[in-house]
Amino acid sequence: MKMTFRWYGEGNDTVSLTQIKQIPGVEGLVWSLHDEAAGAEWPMDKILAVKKAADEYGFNLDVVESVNIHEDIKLGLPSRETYIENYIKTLAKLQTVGVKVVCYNFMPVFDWTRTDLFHPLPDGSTALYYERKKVMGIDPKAFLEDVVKQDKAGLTMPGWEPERLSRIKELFDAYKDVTEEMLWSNLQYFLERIIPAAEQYGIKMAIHPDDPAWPIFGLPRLIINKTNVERFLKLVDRPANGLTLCTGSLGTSAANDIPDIIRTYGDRIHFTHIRNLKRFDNGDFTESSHKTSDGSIDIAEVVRAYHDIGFTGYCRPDHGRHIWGEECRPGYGLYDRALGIMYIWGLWDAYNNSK
Ligand code: DNO
Repeated sequence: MKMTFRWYGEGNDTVSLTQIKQIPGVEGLVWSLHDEAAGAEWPMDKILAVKKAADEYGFNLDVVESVNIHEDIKLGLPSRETYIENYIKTLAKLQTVGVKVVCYNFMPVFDWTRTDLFHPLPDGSTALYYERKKVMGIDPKAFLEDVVKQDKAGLTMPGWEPERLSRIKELFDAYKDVTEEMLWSNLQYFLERIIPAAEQYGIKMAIHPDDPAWPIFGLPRLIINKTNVERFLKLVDRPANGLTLCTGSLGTSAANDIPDIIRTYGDRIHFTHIRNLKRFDNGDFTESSHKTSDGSIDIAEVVRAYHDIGFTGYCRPDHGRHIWGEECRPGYGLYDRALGIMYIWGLWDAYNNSK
């Protein structure tokens, strides 16, 4: 298993490369060009600037998260052709700096959804939180504006770019008649074009599950359970069409047995996000520390499943709590993610030694 750490780029992250360098066992940065709009062809000079920064610290750039998919691709509009071509041109450039895995998602309109960015936990820290009733019967625009306001550091959150937020109403109208089956077929169209190109460039595509794992605001969601993961992998049944297995996304649903999904589709998991959360009976959940006993997901079993299958893909600790007074992007501070890495390594080494 290869350990990585998400970094938002120079001037766009409260965590520095010097700090990341001191977390044990981190080999690579999980990166993106966050100021490029979905559908744009990424400029080579910006890619090379990230490469230069990473090289100075000896980090690889093997994993990109994300190259975002333009909504017209998800909607199946004729203009998708241009955006697919741009995507392929971007993959061609990424290959030149050694990229091996591209993480992306196929969620309509928004990326991940939480209602509270700094929800207090009993230990005095704060964490991302989902309160079910706050997303029911509310206008999505008002909801999003409320959440974005909570981002005190003013750093744009991934998936919540101003460009996307300003078009919310228009986007909801566009999705009005898009059924789940239409979304599947638009995803298949995208994959049939992208996967051969990715293979040519030696890149593996790794879809991120929908977060949370159920439809919100009436929008269909696809990558939410084992049945749908199976269907997804068969759309284009080739190794380059794979998964970013995010424990915290699939784990929002108690019905998902994550270690089982890992053992079943391990060879198609190219990248994993490991984090814990605590589900409540009323449908709410809070993010928590990585430790198994702090949440509802058995992280020790998750790591054991990866260990058992001899996982050689990329891993990153996902969201952490905000602890020790750290001010940072919601979920993306230094301290708790670093603790998460040490928990994962501790489990991994223990399983190594018990062989
Ligand atoms: C949340 C992240 C997601 C992820 C995208 C991938 O913190 O895991 O925003 O990056 O869904 O496209």
